[in-house]
Amino acid sequence: MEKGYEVHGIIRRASISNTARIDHLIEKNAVILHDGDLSDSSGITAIIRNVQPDEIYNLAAQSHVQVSFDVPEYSGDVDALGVLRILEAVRNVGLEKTCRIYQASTSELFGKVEEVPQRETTPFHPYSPYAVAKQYGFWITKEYREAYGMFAVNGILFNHESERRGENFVTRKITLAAGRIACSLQEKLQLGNLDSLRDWGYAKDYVECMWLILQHDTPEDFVIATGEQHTVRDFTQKAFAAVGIELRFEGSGLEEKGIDTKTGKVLVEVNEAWYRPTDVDNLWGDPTKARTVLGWNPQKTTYEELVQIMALHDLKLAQKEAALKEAMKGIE
Ligand code: F7E
Repeated sequence: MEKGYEVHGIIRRASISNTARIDHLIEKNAVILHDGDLSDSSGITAIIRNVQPDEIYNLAAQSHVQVSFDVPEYSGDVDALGVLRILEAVRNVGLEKTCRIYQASTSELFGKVEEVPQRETTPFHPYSPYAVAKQYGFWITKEYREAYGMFAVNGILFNHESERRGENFVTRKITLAAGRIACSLQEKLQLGNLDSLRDWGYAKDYVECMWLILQHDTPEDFVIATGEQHTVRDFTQKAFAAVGIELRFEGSGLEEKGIDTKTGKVLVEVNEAWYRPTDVDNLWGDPTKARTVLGWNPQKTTYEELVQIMALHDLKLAQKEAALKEAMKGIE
């Protein structure tokens, strides 16, 4: 929108509103929404025919890795065949020479990693139903580029976080809990694998890179990452520090605990329920190609700044919730 684009989006029907994260744009009529679903090719084709887009960013997916073990078929339908439906729709309406297509590929493709850090040439080893489906999405995008000469490209994005991140992804789960614990609205936070390593970047910076990939002279695939990795434990410690709580971790495995150094209270526990049947635990991206070819800055927002942005945002939310609770007490 900042670049002057007319932006259209596709929205799945739900019985209750699920637009909270874009309501400020809907109110300003800044985005035009169309009912549709990546499982429905006739609808996708009709939307693409009507809108006649110059660029398509396919960010739609069942994107939760753990959930994909519970809904593997649906994840495959949307995350794999959904990509094919878009590519076919673009061809069917005759836009294959003009419309550029960005496919949101993922670091989960590297999965049980075969090289550290991971770059464009690292072999894939997907390690969840989500990642296996995304592998199809990656290859079908490349295939349409090679078979039909379409400008169809993959951004292999490492984890991209922000204050709008869904609440069941680990970073947001941590920052929401840190804020609520600091405001005495919650006692504890339960997590899974604290040793898991991720290359976490700021979503806003990554969107800029997606755009650069589509403006490039030639259609090519790129890794988008910061080039730094940290554990879930480290993110937790930094997020709690940002809201004024110093944590010390003690014990190991399921017995590991995060303890408030001031009060001695246990604030973080490990729960087996958050472990995955197969977990990807060593993601670390090498953004050299995006930096040198596209001139993108992978460290525009640093890891430390990202944790601060998210933790302080969620502390404010918790403070509002606490104030409302206090005011309600007065009324009761
Ligand atoms: O997990 C560990 C968990 O769910 C990160 C998606 O956007 O990024 C995201 O996938 C790590 C994993 O993201 C909890 O086991 C520990 O090792 O935040 P996550 P993800 O699976 O990396 C990629 C790039 C995508 O493409 C995906 O669509 O954190 N972990 N304890 C936990 N994870 C969760 N969710 N909850 C926990 O309590």
